[in-house]
Amino acid sequence: MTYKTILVETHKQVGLIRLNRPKVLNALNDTLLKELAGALEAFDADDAVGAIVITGNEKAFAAGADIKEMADASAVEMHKSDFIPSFDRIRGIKKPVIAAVSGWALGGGSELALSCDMIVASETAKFGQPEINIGVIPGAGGTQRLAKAVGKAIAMEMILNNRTLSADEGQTYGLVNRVVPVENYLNEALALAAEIATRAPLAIQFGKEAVNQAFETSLTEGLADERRAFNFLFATEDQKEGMAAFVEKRDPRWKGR
Ligand code: DAK
Repeated sequence: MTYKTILVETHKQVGLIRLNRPKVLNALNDTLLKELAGALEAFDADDAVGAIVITGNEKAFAAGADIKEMADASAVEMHKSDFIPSFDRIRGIKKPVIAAVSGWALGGGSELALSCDMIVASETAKFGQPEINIGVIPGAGGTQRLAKAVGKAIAMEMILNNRTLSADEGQTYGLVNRVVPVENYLNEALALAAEIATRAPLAIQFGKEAVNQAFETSLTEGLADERRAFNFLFATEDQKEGMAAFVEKRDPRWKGR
C-alpha cells in the first residue's frame, strides 16, 4: 500500500506510522487522517504485529488540523468531513497504540496523541490546545480527554488561555508516560511497544479495553465489565499456558488464542 501523507514500517512485532507532511508541521487533513486510520486498521488485523507506534518528526508530532484547508469551510462541510469519523476509527483499534511525540502536539495533534494509549515524549515536546486563538474550541476530543487526563484546572487553562505543557509538565500531570532526550524518544517508544508486543495478545487487548472503560462508565458497570473480561480470559489457551509456565518455572509461549 502506498500513502501520500504517512510512512509505514514494521520493526519486528511493532508497526510504526510516521505522519509525513513536514512542510506544514504535519498539519492533519482528511487524507492524512484517513490514511492513518487505514494503516492502523491494517496493523490491527495483522497477527504478526503486537503494538503500534505513531510518530511525527523532531520538530512536530502534528500542529493540529490544517487551518488553511478548513478556514473557509461551512458548518455543514465540517459536519460531513472525514476528520471525526477517522478519529472514531482510531479509537476502535484493539492493539496498544503509543504516540512518540517530539516538538509540537497542538490542537488536533494533541488530540491525536490523547487518543493513543500511551505517550512517550521527547524533552522538546509541547502539548497545547490553541484553538481559542483562531476562534474555536477543541473538536476532536480535547475538552473531554484532556480534562480526564490532566484534571479540570489545567485543562481549563489550556483550552481557555492557550497554556502549553512542556514534556515534563505533561508527565507531572499524568498525560505523558516517559520523557526522554530528543535523540532517543522514538527508540524508547519502539522499545516500549516491542516489550508490550511480547505479552499475551488477548490479555493486552482486554486490558486496554477495560482501562478505557474506566473513562466511559460507572464504577459498578466498569467493575462488572472487568470481571467478565477476566473470567473470559480463562477460556483462552494463553491463560492455561501462562499459568502452566509459571508453575513449571519457564517462559510462556503465547498464541493469541
Ligand atoms: N495548519 C496549516 N498549516 C500549518 C499549521 C496548521 N495547523 N501549523 C503550521 N502550519 C504551517 C505554517 O503555515 C507554515 O507554512 P508556510 O507559511 O511556510 O507555508 C509552516 O507550517 C511552518 O509553520 P510556522 O512558520 O508557523 O512555524 P513556527 O515554528 O514559526 O511556529 C507553530 C510553529 C506550531 C507555533 C505555528 O505554526 C502555529 O501556531 N501553528 C498553528 C497551531 C494551531 O493553531 N493548531 C490548532 C489548529 S485547529 C474537527 C475537530 C477538530 C479539529 C478540526 C475539525 N471537526 C469536528 C470536523 C481540529 C482543529 C485544530 O486542530
